[in-house]
Amino acid sequence: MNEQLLEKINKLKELRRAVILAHNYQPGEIQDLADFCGDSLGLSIRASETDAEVIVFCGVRFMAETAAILSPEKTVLLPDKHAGCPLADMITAKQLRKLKEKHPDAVVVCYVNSTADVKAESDYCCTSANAAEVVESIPAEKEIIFVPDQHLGRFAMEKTGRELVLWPGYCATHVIISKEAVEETKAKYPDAIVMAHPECSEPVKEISDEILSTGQMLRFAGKSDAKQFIIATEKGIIHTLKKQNPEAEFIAASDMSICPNMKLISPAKIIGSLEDMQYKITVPQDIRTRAKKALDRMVETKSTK
Ligand code: CIZ
Repeated sequence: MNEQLLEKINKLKELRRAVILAHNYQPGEIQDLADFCGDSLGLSIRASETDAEVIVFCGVRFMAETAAILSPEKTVLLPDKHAGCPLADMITAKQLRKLKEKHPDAVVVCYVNSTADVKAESDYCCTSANAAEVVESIPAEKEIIFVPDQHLGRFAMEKTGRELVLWPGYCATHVIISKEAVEETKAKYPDAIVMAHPECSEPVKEISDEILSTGQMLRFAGKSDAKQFIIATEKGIIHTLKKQNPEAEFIAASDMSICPNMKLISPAKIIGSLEDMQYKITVPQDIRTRAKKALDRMVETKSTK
């Protein structure tokens, strides 16, 4: 990383009383300069606990929205206004309201990878780590709508034995990882443990050893005695896995699992963001209050990791 850029970022950070958050899928140089790295919800919770006045969220829009929901008194900046999440955008609040009309008694669980508007229409939020726990906490006789990721929804169905009404959303960066690619990689590294994200397709999950969120992958690798791991999620996480476990080898299950939106963030854009205080991400008060309720209900069910 260019020393001059880093110095500039540090000066601006001090001037603005800012904290820089980087998601586990960010480019390595962004993860290295950030104050905190992690999953979307964990980062927003950590930022809300700091006395920073400004949060620079190096991630995608729904993540910055989550930070704004949890820290309404802070200014939340997204360094690139085009850094969106196609999965989150696969369902709108209007579409969810229509689905609720068809299932008037259903409880709605939304993955944290959703817009603030969709969270506001939901009863519970969940992460990729606790989807099954959240589903399990809902009384057995209740019908459940799960949005927007069908693959995480199916994973929760399998773990709980509950039927869910699924929305057909998916993450292109995860479904591009094919069963064949995992099998080929496994043939080259037969002793490696395959860790797959729940957003992967069912055939990939079926042949994986562990199905884990990004935070769970980092913890699992840290505790494991294994020396080789095949990673079926966005490749950015391999940077941190290697940094935290220098003696182990981490191999991407597919070279194509790169999220183009996550890679829009650069050191120069962080500087622009802090200089011009852009792009501000705000959530209208009524939406924020309702979305926060869905997040709070999730936290009440148990852990967020
Ligand atoms: O919510 C997150 O941070 C994502 C996108 C994945 C994960 O498993 O942490």
